[in-house]
Amino acid sequence: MKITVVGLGYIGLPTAAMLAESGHEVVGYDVDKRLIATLASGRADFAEHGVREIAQRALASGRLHPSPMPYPAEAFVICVPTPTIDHRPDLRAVESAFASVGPLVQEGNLVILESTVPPGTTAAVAKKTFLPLGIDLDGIHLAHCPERVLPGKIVEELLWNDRIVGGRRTIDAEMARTVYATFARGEIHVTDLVTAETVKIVENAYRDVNIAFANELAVLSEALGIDAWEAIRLANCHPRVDILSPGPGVGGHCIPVDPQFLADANPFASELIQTARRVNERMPHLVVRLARNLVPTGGTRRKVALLGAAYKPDVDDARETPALAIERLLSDAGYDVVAYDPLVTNYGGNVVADLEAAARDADLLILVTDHAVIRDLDPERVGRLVRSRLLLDTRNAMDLDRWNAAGFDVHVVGRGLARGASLAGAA
Ligand code: SAJ
Repeated sequence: MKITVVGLGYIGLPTAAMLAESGHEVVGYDVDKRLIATLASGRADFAEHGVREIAQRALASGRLHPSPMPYPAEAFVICVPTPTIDHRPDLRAVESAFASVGPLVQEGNLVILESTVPPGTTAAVAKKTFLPLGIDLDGIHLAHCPERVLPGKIVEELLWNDRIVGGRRTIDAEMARTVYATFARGEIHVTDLVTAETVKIVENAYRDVNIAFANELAVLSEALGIDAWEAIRLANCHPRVDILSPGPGVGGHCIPVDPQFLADANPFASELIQTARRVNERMPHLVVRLARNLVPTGGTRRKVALLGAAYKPDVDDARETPALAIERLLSDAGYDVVAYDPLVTNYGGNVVADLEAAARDADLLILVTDHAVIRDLDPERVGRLVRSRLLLDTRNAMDLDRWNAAGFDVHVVGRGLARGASLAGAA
């Protein structure tokens, strides 16, 4: 097939590459002209290794054509971001992606939206785009096939995850199924448009609620005097319990955003979802409270070094990262804050890739992101840089024995027992 993919980000690019590798002729269109120029030179500057490789292979094959404008095709696959502004979904990128392909769409063509959207969006935007152009929706095929891959495992999950394909009509879904069947090895489930839209945000809301539960246990650990990590590990031995892990807060461009799309449908009927959001949004405040207890400002300026700025390990993505909230809260409280993250360049806060610059003379280290390079830090080396050997680990990621052996006093968020004991100065 001739396929035009609109939006060459972390989903569009590998999807375009997979389609090209499966034998389709693919035009990849993006509004970012610099990105198109880079891709046209055969390079894909993508931090995730697998994505870079598959994209470069597809570009070299000559079947993936980066383009600064969309081209007519038999199928259009739209993969553009849907952020929120003040907790409201911002659909401008989806609308303009539809508008950009609208004039090219011919009778019998297939239009697939992959972007995560509030239920009802695919049909509404399609009507708004195509009806004024004189295109009857019955004359084309319209589908929503949400991307559901995990950053860090994109290529593997694009290949092996099950796909949900929602069609305006069954025939539309079946058409879309044939496109994905050319590369997806997981099962392809066919449903209607609104159900497919809902399934995607339900998955992320479920994860948000589950993480909030783990975070609440971490907060409760102080009052209970227990180690929440141990309690969760043991509870998860039960065959029907699977609690996620506490942490400094929930970042990324999906999980903190998507539950709002559900809550928006009826704010009065979505209390659990909204409360979970608040619990997760409060975690940076808890981290900062613990940090301030460990190192009160007391007249002199204190330096805090954050270990990691990305929203999760081993990605270069810092969107909605809790590190930024932690940095801002600490700065407002009068601390000097710098984050060490060799993967993140675009952060919005004060980040450096040089460990020495970050850790030198620090009064406190806070582990925010458990990148492999951070877990593997040598505590002896770090110990020689800092002013106080004090570490607050928000993810229970560091090897306690090694850091203790190097003279570090280590506090773990959620380990109420250990922290309570040392903070209060009494067992
Ligand atoms: N986190 C915790 N505790 C956990 C798991 C995660 O605090 O036990 C935090 C992470 O540190 C991170 C945030 O949650 O800050 C989100 O990370 P994640 O790895 O759970 O998810 P994302 O945002 O990278 O990807 C999610 C995935 N959704 C689900 O797993 C249900 C992915 O499959 C989706 O495709 C993606 O959102 C998306 O695009 O919507």
